Amino acid sequence: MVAGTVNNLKTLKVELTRFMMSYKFALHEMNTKIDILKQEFHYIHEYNPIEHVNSRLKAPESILKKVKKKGYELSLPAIRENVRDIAGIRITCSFISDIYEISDMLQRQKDITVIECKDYIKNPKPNGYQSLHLILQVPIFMSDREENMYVEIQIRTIAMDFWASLEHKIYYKYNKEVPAHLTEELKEAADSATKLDRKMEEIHRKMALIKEDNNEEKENPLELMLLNERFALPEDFLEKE
Ligand code: 0O2
Repeated sequence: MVAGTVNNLKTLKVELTRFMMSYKFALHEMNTKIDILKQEFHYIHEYNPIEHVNSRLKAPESILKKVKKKGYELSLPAIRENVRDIAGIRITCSFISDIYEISDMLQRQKDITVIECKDYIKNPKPNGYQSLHLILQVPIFMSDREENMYVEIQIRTIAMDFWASLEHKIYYKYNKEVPAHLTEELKEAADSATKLDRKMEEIHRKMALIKEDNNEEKENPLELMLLNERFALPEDFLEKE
């Protein structure tokens, strides 16, 4: 191998590493934001709206596959601009209302730019797929520069996630040509998942009302629970308010 080619390869490797590293930092930034929201939500609403958070960096082979499929220019700046799901986060929530609440909380953050919002819950895909997809831009700060990175966030309930993972397996098992009877059954399963999500939300709301009534009776107004510790509120402080 000639020295020039080796040097070119080395340069390419450094460039690719820097490229992927920026997405890793963007994931880190977004995951911290999500974790803060999760903890804050827990204190305000006394339950955890987020069941799981999974993040992934798209593998370079998958990035190239997408570039070819979509006919994008094969250069790092073009890939950075066109392939907006290199950094991806999937948030699985307990209830449909949590999805919108988490989405709104993220969208309201000053340093986040909302590029696109696809609501496959209000408008499910014909196969039954449901999820809320956001393409956001988040700044990352490095030693010599600041970059705005695209991150794709998919937010869905446990039932929607269960359906999507099974559909994904079936889709690839049949090499993207799912037999008609399975397509129909999947659609039926998606409808059942929607019914289940609505029912669970209804039960959750009823439970919250009962809890509120009980708390009103039991709660000591001079006490505050913070980080699992009980604090007494000074009476002077209350009088001033
Ligand atoms: P992976 O490996 O999950 O990343 P795009 O190709 O992203 O530019 P599109 O199709 O308009 O264009 O994007 P959309 O609708 O936002 O969907 C992107 C991602 O949503 C997919 O990523 C899947 O993760 C998920 N998704 C969308 N439709 C379906 C579906 O019918 N079934 C399942 N199981 N998942 C779906 P990738 O890139 O396909 O794969």
